[in-house]
Amino acid sequence: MAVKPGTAPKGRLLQPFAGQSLATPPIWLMRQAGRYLPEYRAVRAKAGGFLDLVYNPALAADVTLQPIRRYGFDAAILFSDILVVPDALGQPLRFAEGEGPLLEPIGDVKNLSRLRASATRPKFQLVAETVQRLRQDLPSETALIGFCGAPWTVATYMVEGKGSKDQAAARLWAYRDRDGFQKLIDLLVEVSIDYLTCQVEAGADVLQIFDTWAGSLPDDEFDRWVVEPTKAIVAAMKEKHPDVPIVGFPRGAGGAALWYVTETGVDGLGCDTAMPPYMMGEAFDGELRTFGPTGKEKIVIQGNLDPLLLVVGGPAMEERVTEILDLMAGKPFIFNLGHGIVPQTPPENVARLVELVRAWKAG
Ligand code: 1CP
Repeated sequence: MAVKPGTAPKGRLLQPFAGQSLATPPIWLMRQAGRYLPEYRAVRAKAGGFLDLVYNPALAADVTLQPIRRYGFDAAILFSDILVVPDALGQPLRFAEGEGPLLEPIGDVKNLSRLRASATRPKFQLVAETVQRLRQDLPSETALIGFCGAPWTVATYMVEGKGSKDQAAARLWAYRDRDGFQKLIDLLVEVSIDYLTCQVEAGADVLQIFDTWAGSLPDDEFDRWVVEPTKAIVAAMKEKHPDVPIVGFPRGAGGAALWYVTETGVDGLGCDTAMPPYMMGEAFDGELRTFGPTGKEKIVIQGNLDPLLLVVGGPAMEERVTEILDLMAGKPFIFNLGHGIVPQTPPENVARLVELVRAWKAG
C-alpha cells in the first residue's frame, strides 16, 4: 500500500514508545540487510561498490526492503552507513574489498578546515530520496528507522582513517588537544542533526543513534564525548520533531548506560550483547524511578541476543531467546540483537527467531 510522507499508520514498533507493552514484542535486527542474504549479495554485485549501492536510491531502497519481504520485521532500517557523514563533509570514503572503510585520516585540527557542513547537501539528498521511496513502498504497518552514527564513533573513524581495536588515535587527540577535538565533535553534532532532520522530513518514523565505540572511554571522557554530543542532538531533534522517538545505542557503556539515558533524553536504550537482561528489566525500571526527574520513568529497552547465537541457531539460541522474552515481559520492549547480524548467519535461523518471538506470549 502506498503511504504518503507523514501519514503512515503507526505500526507495532511505535507502541512501546507510547508506553504500551505488547503481548508479543516488536522485532527488527541491526544489520538486517546485508551479506548474509543471497539477494543482498546479488544487488551488491550489480551495484559495484558498497557506496554505489548507498548512493543509488532505487537499489538502496530495494535492499532495505529485502529483509522485510523475507521475514516481515516490524521495522525497516534505512540502508546507508554512518560514514556517509564524513564522506558528505568532504573526507572521501572508500570501501576496499574485504578491508572495511578507508578514509584519509584527519591528523589534527588544521585539517578540519577542509570539511564543510554546506557540502553535505547533494549526498544527504540522495539518502532522503531513498527514504521517500521507502515511505511509498513499505507496508503501512512497518515502521521506518532512520539513523546516524554518534559524533564520538564517527570521529574515531575520521581520525584513525579506518576501524581500529582501541580507537587510540581519537582518544589521544582528545587528550592532547581537547579544544581542537571539540571542534570536530561540534561539527559532527551540527551535521548529524541535519542528516537526521533530512531523514525525518523524508518520512523516517524512529531514529537510532549508533555509538559503537562508546565503551572505549573512561567516565569523564564518556560524559564529554558520548553524553554531551548525544544530548545536543536529541534536544535539537525534539525541538523540531518531538513525536519521533530516538533510540540510543551506546555499545559497551555498561554501568554508565543509565547515566546516558537520564542525561541524553533518549526514548529508548539499545542494549549491547554484554548488558545483563536483569539490568535491562528490573534494575533500569527501578533506578529510573529513583533517579526521577527525567520525565522518562519508562524507557523502551531494545536488545540484546548475541548475534553469534543467531549463527548457531537450535536449542542454544531458542533457550536464550525465551529467557530474554520472559525477563522483559510486561515492559516496553523491542526484540533485537546486541550488535549487527554477521555475514555467516544462516538466513533460516533468522526465520526461526522471528517465528519464536511471534509465537511467544507474556505468560
Ligand atoms: O560489503 C558490504 O556489503 C558492506 C557491509 C556494510 C553494510 C551492510 C557496511 C560497511 N555498512 C553496512 C550497512 C549499515 N551500516 C547499516 C544499514 C542498515 C542495517 O542495519 O541493515 C547501518 C545501520 C550501519 C551502521 C554502521 N556502519 C556502524 C554502527 C553499527 C555497528 O555495526 O556497530 C558502523 C560502526 C559502521 C561502519 C562500517 N560500515 C561498514 C563496515 C564493515 C563498518 C565497520 C567497520 C569496522 O569494523 O570498524
